[in-house]
Amino acid sequence: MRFKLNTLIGASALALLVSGCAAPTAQSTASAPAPAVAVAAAPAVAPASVQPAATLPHVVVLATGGTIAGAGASAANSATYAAAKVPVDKLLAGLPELGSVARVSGEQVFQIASESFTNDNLLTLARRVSELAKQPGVDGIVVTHGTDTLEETGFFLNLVVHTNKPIVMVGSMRPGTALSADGALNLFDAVSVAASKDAMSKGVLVTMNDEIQTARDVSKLVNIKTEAFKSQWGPLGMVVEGKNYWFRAPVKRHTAWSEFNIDNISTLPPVEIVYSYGNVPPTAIQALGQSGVKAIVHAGTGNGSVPNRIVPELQKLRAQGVQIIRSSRVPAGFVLRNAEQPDDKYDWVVAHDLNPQKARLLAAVALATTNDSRELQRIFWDY
Ligand code: DAS
Repeated sequence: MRFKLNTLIGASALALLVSGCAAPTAQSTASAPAPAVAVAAAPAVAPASVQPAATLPHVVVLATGGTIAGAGASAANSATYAAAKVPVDKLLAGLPELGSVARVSGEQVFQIASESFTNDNLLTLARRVSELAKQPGVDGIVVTHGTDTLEETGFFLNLVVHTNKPIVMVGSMRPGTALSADGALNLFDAVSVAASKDAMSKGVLVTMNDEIQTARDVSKLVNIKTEAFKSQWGPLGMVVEGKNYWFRAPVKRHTAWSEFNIDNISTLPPVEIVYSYGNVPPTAIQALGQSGVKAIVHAGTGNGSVPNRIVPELQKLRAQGVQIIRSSRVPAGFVLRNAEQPDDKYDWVVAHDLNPQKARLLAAVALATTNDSRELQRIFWDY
């Protein structure tokens, strides 16, 4: 693993040399031409803008695994690699530039690929984030995470962690061992944003590909490019060389503004998703109904449409007290109440613009406090 890390550092040093930013090594000055003009002597005292480390904000990096901790057999392997291999101390050691933006400490919460996350993983992580956010000596928190379910974990933290401090989710689409790996800059950006006062009270954020997204809106919409995360409502801003450029702020309830609190959640009720398509049979819905689900999120076609042969199956479950939430398999737009489906008549809830996987989490958190469908609908408008 150290060899891989050396490659990583080697690659970043090479990049610096090529860009002309690094101080030339002995052999390179021997061949370098004499400068045409005298170079001003280096200032005797560090410029006022360089803060000594002790005064820099303290950011805690909670590592959970994923590609950002991945390793491939060669630098040419940008898509073939093992996720969740590099421990947090090596991730941080490979990025000494972090010391220019924050005092960073790291914790290894999990070491897993995020497609394998469970509700228990979400609860454990949220509890640790909440504990750290309460500590006066912690100014911001970064969570390194696999990209597959990063949007789900980020949305869950957005709903249940009561803090105004920056919480920033970050992942990568290529392992750190690959050519043009994206993880190092994504992580630098995440720590830089988490150390920023102007990132406070904006909810849980996601820094990927130079953009600052809100965990509520963003989704992994491309499964093999570094520009993978997008939101139909756009990013909140960009982070460039450690500076944040904001263009909008969230309007939906989140974090300290949320009525939900991880400190009061011991478990998440079972809420599952059924995916709709032409010819879909009622099998999955019937099986879930028998499994004791508290709610079903229906990932409908178009504006959350439900096939006529499936409506009676959902009505049966609603009559047994199971909440029915209409979402859509279409990634953009939002589901309109009482449009093609009489939600008032069926006593169903619409997920608004939340995709099925986020609707599942909001329903689970909400059902820990209420089973009233009108209250559920209010919650889907507010979050
Ligand atoms: N398997 C993916 C995950 O852990 C790898 C990644 O893209 O991070 O989410």
